Amino acid sequence: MKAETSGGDAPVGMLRSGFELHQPPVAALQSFMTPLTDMFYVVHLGVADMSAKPWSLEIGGLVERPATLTWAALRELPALRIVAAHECAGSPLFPDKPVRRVGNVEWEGVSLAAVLAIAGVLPQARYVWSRGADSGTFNGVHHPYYQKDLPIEKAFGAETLIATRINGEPLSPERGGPARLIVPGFYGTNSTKWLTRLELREERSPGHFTTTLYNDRIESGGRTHLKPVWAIAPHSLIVSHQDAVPVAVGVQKIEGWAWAGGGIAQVEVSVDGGLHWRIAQLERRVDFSWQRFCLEANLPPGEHGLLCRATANDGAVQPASGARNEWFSIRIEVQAAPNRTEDASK
Ligand SMILES: Nc1nc2c(c(=O)[nH]1)N[C@H]1C(S)=C(S)[C@@H](COP(=O)(O)O)O[C@H]1N2
Ligand SMILES: [Mo]
Repeated sequence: MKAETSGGDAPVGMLRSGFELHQPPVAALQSFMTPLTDMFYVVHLGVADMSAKPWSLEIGGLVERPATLTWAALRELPALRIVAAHECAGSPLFPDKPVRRVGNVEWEGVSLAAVLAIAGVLPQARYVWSRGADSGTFNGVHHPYYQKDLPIEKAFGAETLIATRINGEPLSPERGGPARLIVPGFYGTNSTKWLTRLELREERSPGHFTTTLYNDRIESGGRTHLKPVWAIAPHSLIVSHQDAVPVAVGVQKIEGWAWAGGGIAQVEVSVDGGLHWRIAQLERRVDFSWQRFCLEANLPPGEHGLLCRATANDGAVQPASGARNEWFSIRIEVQAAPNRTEDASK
């Protein structure tokens, strides 16, 4: 099928080559909506230069009529806005290491299902492969393009979109502009930037980013199976207090964020290093957002180990260790009240 491999295969140039990461500290994540300056970004191969020719998107594979969507045609589709927690799964070379790379933003674009409907998806299609225009080397392997795949059910989900704006701003080159895939509820790696081609397939993509990288090894009953890094596992962070930063004695309002692909049912907080846990107040989810939790505790002067752990609506619990979403843990020093008699004598 010639139509499937034309156009999108022509390599676009790169503005910059190589891995890049911008990541503000967890302490910066104070507001429900994360401002763009505090929003992490990551690119593996470099930043694609999309300026040389007008943007277009090919849709091919198991479709009734292979199609090319122009920018003008994309803009004619109904606008979709969604607030979603956006989390990087961390380095695909060290998948167990927590990096706490997350934010909560509003994406604007058009429904992926509406775009797929233009080409008409054939019943045997089970996966949507997405291709980014970036090319280069990662993990010693040369990639002619970035490629991911999504189960067809998620691709048709009302939340999944082709985004052109973040927090009301057009997508910058680093963010994958002018248009990228956004898969709320799935790890960031699935949200292909500089989107140029969609392909409907019966099988998973054979690419390095879908077979070798971004597959968790799950051991059960003496056997190992690979689980694609798709849905976000429950995760939570404390943002009201920072590790090793002293606080004044009194009631501590311990607050933070919790999120998971299917939403959070409960967050527990420990103020004694994990010996005892109390259920925190939890705000409701907006779209696919993260959820604020809060627990008040009157802590005596001294050192205290603060931890939080989230349980997802599907029952999955944030694990203590050995995972990208392992418990978040800090130590704070509660300082005694200043001595009043001494103050008065001054
Ligand atoms: N084309 C392309 N898309 C990509 C990537 C990439 O390197 N190339 N990185 C992925 C990863 S691992 C993440 S976490 C998100 C990050 O999106 P952001 O930089 O806008 O936060 O983009 C994803 N999409
Ligand atoms: Mo990522």
